[in-house]
Amino acid sequence: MKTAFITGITGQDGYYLSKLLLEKGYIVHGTIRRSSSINTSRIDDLISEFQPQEKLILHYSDLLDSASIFNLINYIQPDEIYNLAAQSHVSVSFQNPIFTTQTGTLGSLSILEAIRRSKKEIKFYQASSSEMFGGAAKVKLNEQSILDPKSPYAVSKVFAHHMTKVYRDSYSLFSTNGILFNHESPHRGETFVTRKITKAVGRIYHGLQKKLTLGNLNASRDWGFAGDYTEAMWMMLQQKSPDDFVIATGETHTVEEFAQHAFSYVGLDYKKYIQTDKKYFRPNEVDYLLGDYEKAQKLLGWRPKTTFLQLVEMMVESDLNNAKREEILFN
Ligand code: NAP
Ligand code: F7E
Repeated sequence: MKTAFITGITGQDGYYLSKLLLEKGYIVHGTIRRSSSINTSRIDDLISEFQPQEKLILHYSDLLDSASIFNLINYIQPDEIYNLAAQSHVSVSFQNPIFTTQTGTLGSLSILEAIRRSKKEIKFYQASSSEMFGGAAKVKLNEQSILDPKSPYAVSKVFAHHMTKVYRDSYSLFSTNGILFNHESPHRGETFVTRKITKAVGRIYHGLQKKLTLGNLNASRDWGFAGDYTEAMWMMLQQKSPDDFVIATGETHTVEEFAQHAFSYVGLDYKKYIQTDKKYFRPNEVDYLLGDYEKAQKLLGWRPKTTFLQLVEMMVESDLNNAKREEILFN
């Protein structure tokens, strides 16, 4: 029976990855941050099912507390570590650059150091990001493409990405970078653009909201489904040797297209509901992202299972249900 340690288990990917590993029979340890309000809502169902069987074990920690990270790795002796924790909102990273950078850089370095000092061979997954590419040119990006980060978030991911490779090459660690393009789901944070749109569609449809205010509608993203992408994370750690992999769909769509499909799914014309405001524009925009997952397909046997339209519909359906519950509760 394998043991996995996941940082950032309360996030979107933390939910899908821990569910997958628990279903595969892993014992899963995860970090949660002490907060004045409960922050485990995404994994509450998993907690109810797997905590009593001692298959899911949660520990208070923070990536900035290197002593805690070191002690936990020493105590858990995991076979695999998935470093998903991050201040992952690009726009917020301009407002909180130091916290974002410290978490993104020192956090992964603390884990790599703990693994280097461990007597056990531990496989490491680093959550790298397509944001590292900068997205200035309309080209398909792969593992060899040049990194040109455009935000504090992206710079911190570049640091961790290189450090993961440095530890692999210097100390023969099994350390892997998954360069994941945007991936979404009904569990996506509500301030990311896809979820902001689908939540608004649900609420507008149920008469709980009149307008949706967005920023740059022309930005283009390669959007996939988080459930497909977390499976790729696991596949990377089942290989004989560590490597870096781009995970994407090979399709790109603008924010406007996403909105158009989401509204039209419930028979609404998005143009009647969307307005823009400068406050949602970024100081430095990543204009265009499109990924090439050929290497992952060839070496991992991975390919995206969920289409763009299926993703939009899955998210709208879920937010229609959420809005319906809200309507019943508050009206
Ligand atoms: P998310 O939903 O924002 O989850 C982030 C997780 O990190 C949460 O559990 C959060 O805890 C935790 N966290 C934040 N700061 C922390 C700190 N200082 N110490 C410990 N934990 C901390 O992000 P996600 O979408 O699941 O993404 C997972 C990882 O993949 C992130 O590293 C992200 O940068 C990266 N990534 C995401 C995408 C994407 O499109 N989703 C693409 C490429 C890479 P709280 O719940 O307490 O806030
Ligand atoms: O923005 C535009 C915005 O915040 C997408 C993170 O998971 O994926 C994510 O980063 C685009 C940008 O995601 C609004 O300007 C327009 O061009 O949903 P987002 P992101 O910045 O691409 C990468 C791969 C990660 O690694 C990150 O962790 O949408 N946009 N109007 C807007 N974006 C937001 N959030 N809100 C708007 O109102």
